[in-house]
Amino acid sequence: MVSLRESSVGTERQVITELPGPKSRALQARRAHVVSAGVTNGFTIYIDRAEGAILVDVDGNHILDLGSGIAVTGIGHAVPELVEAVSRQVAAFTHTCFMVTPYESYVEVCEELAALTPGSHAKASALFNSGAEAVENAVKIARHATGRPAVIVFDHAYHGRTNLTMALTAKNMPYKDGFGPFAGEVYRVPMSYPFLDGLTGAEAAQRAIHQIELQVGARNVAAVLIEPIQGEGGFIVPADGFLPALSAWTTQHGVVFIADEIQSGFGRTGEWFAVDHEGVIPDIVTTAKGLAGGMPLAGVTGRAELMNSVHEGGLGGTYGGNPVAAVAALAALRVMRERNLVQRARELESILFDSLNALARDVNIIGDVRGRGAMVAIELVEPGTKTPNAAAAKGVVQYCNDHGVIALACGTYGNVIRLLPPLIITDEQLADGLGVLAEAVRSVS
Ligand code: PLZ
Repeated sequence: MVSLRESSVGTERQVITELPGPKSRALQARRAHVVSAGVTNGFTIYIDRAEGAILVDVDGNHILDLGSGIAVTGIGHAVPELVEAVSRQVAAFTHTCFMVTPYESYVEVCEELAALTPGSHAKASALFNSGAEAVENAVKIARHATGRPAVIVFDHAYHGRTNLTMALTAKNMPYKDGFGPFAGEVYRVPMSYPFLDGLTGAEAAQRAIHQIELQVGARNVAAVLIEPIQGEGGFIVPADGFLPALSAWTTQHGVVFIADEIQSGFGRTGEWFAVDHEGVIPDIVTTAKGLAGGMPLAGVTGRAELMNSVHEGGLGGTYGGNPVAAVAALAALRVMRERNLVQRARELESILFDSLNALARDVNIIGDVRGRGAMVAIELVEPGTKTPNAAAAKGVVQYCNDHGVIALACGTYGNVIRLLPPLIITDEQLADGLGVLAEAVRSVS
């Protein structure tokens, strides 16, 4: 039995130095000598330990985490069940390589993925290390299964930073600039962005489909790849009907519909998967982040006939489905079920919307409040317009930073503040964080 450390973190935000504190500043100076300048930090506070929704930095500040390490630690930090499962596994064995000698936890994670992802059809999965790797493999499989080259992606999309996924990602700065040439046969079409385009889901889908048919041709398309709620692109929730219409078109034309649920999956939106809100059944689902509660693990889960169309040995990688990450996933899923965290995401949704809608009525720089579950954002605009206000978003993040709250910006125009609290956050903690956010927005209004 592994002994767990005593809790000394508590549940409250508590800032005892200026932020970043002296020890964090010293570490930041040290990193400048050895860490690539290409890797940046949103907040330059160095973390010593964490529990629940609280991060403790090296200066002893207790920081409220409304970002969950970008939608990863939905079950919270240092959850005893996960700590214990991981510790036991580390002591048993850390690696064999599933392609060399297999182990049960990999199979069990694939059983979980088959059961949880939408649709009752036969499914198979392959496991990888990162979201980008999952997306790359989903595209490989779709091309292999269809024998077609083209991949359709959307404006504002984010799918990763590897060579293929850079091509799939929309935004140039900072993800792509100067890193080309990029992979070919990737075609971008307009997204449904109700706040900016005012179109119904059916209209926006027709616009996208029309462009695919005119510029690519259905018979050349291997896959339509979409985030059901776009994450990095600005928490864009497509208008109702957009995803079902796209999905129907792919079925009609033998195109593989890939839902990238890497940010939106595992209860984050108040359903296990964001496509569940509209009853859409993707042919392939990519997962990562929330899957393993902080350990690096990603999955590609799809119709068995697609996944098994690949020749033997065609998929893999040294670390994919690492046993420590796999048992973490099994523990994280148990915690999600036992604590009813999918339902909790819905409760968080109503708290978030009540508070942010009230704030939006009070100030003139919030153009839109949107999202689902515990994936909710405000889009900041120039007063009374829809013109993006990135300076305000920067100011809000800075204010939150100074006051010990992690809130992240996103969006093609850098003007969206997104909230991704751990699903185990308490009502009191969330109220505290939303209070700081409201002060932050007022301070830049
Ligand atoms: N698909 C939908 O959200 C990762 C990226 C942070 P990796 N999002 C956070 C950054 O700036 O690098 C993401 C995602 C969606 C794919 C990915 C890629 O997942 O695990 O970061 O490779």
